[in-house]
Amino acid sequence: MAVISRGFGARRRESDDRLPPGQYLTEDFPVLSAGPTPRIDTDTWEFVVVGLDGIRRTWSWDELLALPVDTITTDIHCVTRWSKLGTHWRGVSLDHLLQDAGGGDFTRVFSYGGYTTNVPRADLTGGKAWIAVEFDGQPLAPEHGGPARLLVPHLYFWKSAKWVHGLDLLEKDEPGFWEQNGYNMYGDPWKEERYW
Ligand SMILES: Nc1nc2c(c(=O)[nH]1)N[C@H]1C(S)=C(S)[C@@H](COP(=O)(O)O)O[C@H]1N2
Ligand SMILES: [Mo]
Repeated sequence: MAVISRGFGARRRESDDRLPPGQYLTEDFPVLSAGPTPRIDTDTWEFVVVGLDGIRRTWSWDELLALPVDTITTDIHCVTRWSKLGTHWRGVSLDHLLQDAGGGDFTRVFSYGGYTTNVPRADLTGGKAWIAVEFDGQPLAPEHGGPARLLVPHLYFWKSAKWVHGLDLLEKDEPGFWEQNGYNMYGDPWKEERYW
């Protein structure tokens, strides 16, 4: 990466290297929701994986938390140009939820409340994505997607579906809510894949 001279002794800060092009740093945690915040009780919450064969695999809240829960520190990047560095989460890797799910290279993630987003399966597996249940040492707040949201930090944050309910495995990539409204099908912040 070319670094233009910033004067004698000037030094690139580490935060500059972690900020994708066109993004600015924020310290607070903005709330961006396309609709009202649904209230979901963990007694009735479930996570559903629907295979290509139509078979549904479901996890209750207790079953989810019986799986290994990872501690995650990661940077997040919203397409509206804010980035937040070093955020702390706890969540269950999608690897555990997709390992016995059969074929399908693409997914349509769906949320309580109707939100959807498409994410390639390879971007949900290999330790790259979680069902997050805690932020900053606290249960995930409802406005940030509690009780559970998808966390896919290497893609723009609209892929990290709040109030996540499950996913359908698909043979081909199909646009979700924002993707049908002009957002990019993939959403790599380092390539500025914001819109079509
Ligand atoms: N269910 C649902 N998930 C969603 C959204 C939404 O409107 N509904 N907005 C997305 C967008 S555009 C962003 S930037 C992040 C915002 O998450 P936050 O409100 O916790 O900052 O959630 C994403 N997940
Ligand atoms: Mo966003």
